[in-house]
Amino acid sequence: MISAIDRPTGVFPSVCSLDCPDQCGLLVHKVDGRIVKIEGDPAHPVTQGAICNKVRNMAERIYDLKRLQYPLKRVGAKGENRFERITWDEAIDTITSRWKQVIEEEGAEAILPYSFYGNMGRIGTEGMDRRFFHRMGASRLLYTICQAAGTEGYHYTMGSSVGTDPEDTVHAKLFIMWGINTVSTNMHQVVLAEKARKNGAQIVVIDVHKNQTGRWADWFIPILPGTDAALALGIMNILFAEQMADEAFLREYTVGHEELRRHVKQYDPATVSAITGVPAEDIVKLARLYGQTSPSFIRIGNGPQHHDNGGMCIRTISCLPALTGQWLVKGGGAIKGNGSALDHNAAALQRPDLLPKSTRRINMNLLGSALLELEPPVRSLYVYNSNPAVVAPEANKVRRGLERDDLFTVVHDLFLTETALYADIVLPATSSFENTDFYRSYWHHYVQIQEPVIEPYGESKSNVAVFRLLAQAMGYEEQALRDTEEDLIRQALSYPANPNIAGITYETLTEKQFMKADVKPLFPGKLRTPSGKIELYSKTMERKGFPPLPTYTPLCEAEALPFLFIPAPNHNFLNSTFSNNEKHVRMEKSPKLHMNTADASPLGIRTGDSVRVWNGRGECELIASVGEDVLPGVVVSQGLWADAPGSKRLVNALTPDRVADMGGGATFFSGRVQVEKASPVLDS
Ligand SMILES: Nc1nc2c(c(=O)[nH]1)N[C@H]1C(S)=C(S)[C@@H](COP(=O)(O)OP(=O)(O)OC[C@H]3O[C@@H](n4cnc5c(=O)[nH]c(N)nc54)[C@H](O)[C@@H]3O)O[C@H]1N2
Ligand SMILES: Nc1nc2c(c(=O)[nH]1)N[C@H]1C(S)=C(S)[C@@H](COP(=O)(O)OP(=O)(O)OC[C@H]3O[C@@H](n4cnc5c(=O)[nH]c(N)nc54)[C@H](O)[C@@H]3O)O[C@H]1N2
Ligand code: SF4
Ligand SMILES: [Mo]
Repeated sequence: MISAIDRPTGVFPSVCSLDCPDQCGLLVHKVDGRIVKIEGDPAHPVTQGAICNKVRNMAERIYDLKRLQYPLKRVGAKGENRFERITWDEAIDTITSRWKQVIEEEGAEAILPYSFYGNMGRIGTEGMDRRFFHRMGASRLLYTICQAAGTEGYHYTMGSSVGTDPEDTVHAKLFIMWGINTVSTNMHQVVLAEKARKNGAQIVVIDVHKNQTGRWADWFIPILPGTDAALALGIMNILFAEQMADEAFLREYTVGHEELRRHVKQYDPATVSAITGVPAEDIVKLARLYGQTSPSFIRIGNGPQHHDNGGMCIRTISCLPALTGQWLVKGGGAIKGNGSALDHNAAALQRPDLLPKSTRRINMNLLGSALLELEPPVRSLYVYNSNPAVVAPEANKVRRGLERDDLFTVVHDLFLTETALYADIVLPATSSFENTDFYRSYWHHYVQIQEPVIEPYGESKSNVAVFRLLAQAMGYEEQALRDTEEDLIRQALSYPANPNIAGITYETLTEKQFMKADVKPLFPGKLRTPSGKIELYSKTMERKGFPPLPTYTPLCEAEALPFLFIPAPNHNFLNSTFSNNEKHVRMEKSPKLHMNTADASPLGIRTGDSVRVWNGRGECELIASVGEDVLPGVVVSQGLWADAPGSKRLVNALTPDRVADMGGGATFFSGRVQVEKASPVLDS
């Protein structure tokens, strides 16, 4: 068959590469070699033809005139945006000559790769790149910016990242969207919930902000940030006290239910109400609704886990379905993430055996400190699939680190991002539609393949292609660094240890485009916890110095400022992706700060006013939106806006780089700020 790339006109199946749980199947329409339209694949069982606005408008980004076409070298000061075109040969030679020198003088650990999932394709994010940096013996990055705290917390309870099959949730009668902005960040969970709603299901949203998801709910429960564990414990208390717990399930499939039963008595409605700001009668009503409705399903979002106590919070919420035996009910249970269900052969793909010796690990949430304070110092930074100048906490620290004259920085991206402005060498990246890769969702159960639909834009190259070139120029001769895309995919999918993906191979994927993994229900069965059961009481946690039972711990109180600041993602961007594309910026309008009237009035702040938001780390200027959408004492912004010169919209200038209680996780939502009306600009 002629490949898609050789057919200038037609409709081609594809995958959305963005870091979004829905991982949609797409149909890409091409005319004369150019993408003219992108729509959802109607044949994909989860996508069912529907996709978000962001990706319907993706062609605007693919052909944005600002897209990088060739390698650049910096000719001005760092951050000044003065670059000159160079050839790939010069770029690769400059990078590898410098790296050879750094390695000789200070060792390979002076080189730090920094990446995330700007493109979820596995061979480009955790394939050839990892092999290359392992072979080099570079410092290793800890991938903690997204969901590390909650993942560790969930694992203590459930043993791995596996929950309900989202397709089964059409059977649920109760949905609790807990700290997740589902309407914006997981739209197909909304589609499934809407189907269930037609059969009488109710939708409860627990959030600190009545955003589009809160407005969609049947019952919106506003909660004070970082207090969700207390609410979950309050629900447990009532479930036990009012005999709504499923005793047979608890005996058969859990450990520690007797200890838990005694422990949660302290979380009575009045106590929990004082902590969470949720009225006591609502706590009782919610517990009864949860205890008496089956199937009930909890979708656990990133909101509660981007806090100082995020790990314990997710650990606690994830105990709830066990109390009512919901794991045995089709459509019941919870999803925090389903990543482990689709595990591929990570060792074969990443080849940690290429590491010459164990090397230091650097938490990506501490990038600023790593660049400014770490000994021995980081001398070179290689950034791909990520835009740390905008997405990482303590942005001003990150910026000062990137400004270091003695830091040799390379950025590989589709655009001259805020991070790229500080690079010595900038490399142009292909979009996912120009690459081969395989994809597996962290929410639904499908594995998918992408084969190139269009030619590389300008001289751009994929991550895999660039690392092959770098390996060659470094003189690394291992076959693993020369493997083709097809080789990498075959090696990753060959994984007898995970029978769920048996039968999913390079051949079958290229034939079928997407395939559902054969994921068995969790019960009856053994979990990957030490006891094989749901661990309501965890000896592992006890050994590590955590309370062994689910527990509420308050946020860090070191910051004596009046407002908790929640800078969450928005609807039309994906993290900082699209924040530099005009169409998406137009759809999103302006960066707002949501405040309660009771807080805004004494400060003389009204909707539409420009407000200055600041703390000891930095400042921002946002547009006030005053009302009742957030509780007093809480301010919320949405979106990681591009940091145009003088715009002061970089919310991460305000966020702390403290790490969460577990997993070295991020604490984006636990920072405090002061707010005031910005002084109007006077015409001169
Ligand atoms: N449109 C869009 N979609 C996206 C993204 C995007 O940027 N834009 N990002 C993608 C990525 S990488 C991820 S990880 C996911 C994240 O998507 P979600 O899991 O939805 O996580 P967030 O959007 O970070 O936060 C979810 C909600 O938590 C609330 N929240 C904050 N703190 C608390 C708290 O203490 N308690 C409670 N109950 N709620 C709280 C916020 O108000 C927000 O509504 O979405 C993915 N999808
Ligand atoms: N304040 C605040 N900060 C946050 C969050 C929050 O909720 N609030 N959310 C956090 C979360 S959950 C996450 S996951 C992180 C995400 O942070 P990042 O992973 O940095 O996500 P993006 O900002 O989307 O940047 C991805 C970059 O990768 C580039 N890219 C895309 N495809 C490719 C490719 O194939 N090759 C190369 N080389 N580059 C490519 C894109 O052009 C883009 O510039 O942000 C975190 N930051
Ligand atoms: S961003 Fe999410 S919802 Fe939008 S097309 Fe991609 S996977 Fe689907
Ligand atoms: Mo994320």
